[in-house]
Amino acid sequence: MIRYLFSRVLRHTEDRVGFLVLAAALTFFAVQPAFAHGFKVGQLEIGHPWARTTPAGAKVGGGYLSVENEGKEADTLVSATADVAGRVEIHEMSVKDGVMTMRMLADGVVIPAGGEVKFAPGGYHLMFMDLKQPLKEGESFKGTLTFAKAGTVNVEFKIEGMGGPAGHDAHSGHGTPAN
Ligand SMILES: [Cu+2]
Repeated sequence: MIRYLFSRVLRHTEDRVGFLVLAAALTFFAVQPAFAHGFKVGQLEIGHPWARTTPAGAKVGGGYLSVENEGKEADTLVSATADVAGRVEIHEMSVKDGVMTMRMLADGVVIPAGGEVKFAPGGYHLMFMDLKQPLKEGESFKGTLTFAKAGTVNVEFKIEGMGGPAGHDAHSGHGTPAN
């Protein structure tokens, strides 16, 4: 699309409409936090794994993604790893009686047959523990997700600064304030 627009603009350098279309397209792409990216393992589609930026010295960070199960059997996300973390836990954040709580899901998260589960700020998330380095916006890191049936898939987490709730401060319950 971009290439088409450039060639259009080059051919019609006096064409103000062409410039306006190009400007609009560039603006559109510029405001996207990151291009969506995805991974596939078996019948599972992993959508846009990302992690929130962390302040210097933070020892924990949050990771998010979606998992769509196109299969006829349920599967379970049982564990994960990340290059930047000593270990990764699967957590659920929820609000009970107005209080934000977080718990570790030792049995993982079930992805129902034909369903989709979103790991997002305020709900299910991956918790990167013992961070080896701050997570900086625009960078990315490698990790794995392991499912009970589909097995292990290599993924890449993009680090983004936006999109998380202030409630993520509840991670101070892990001993170190997160972002
Ligand atoms: Cu957590």
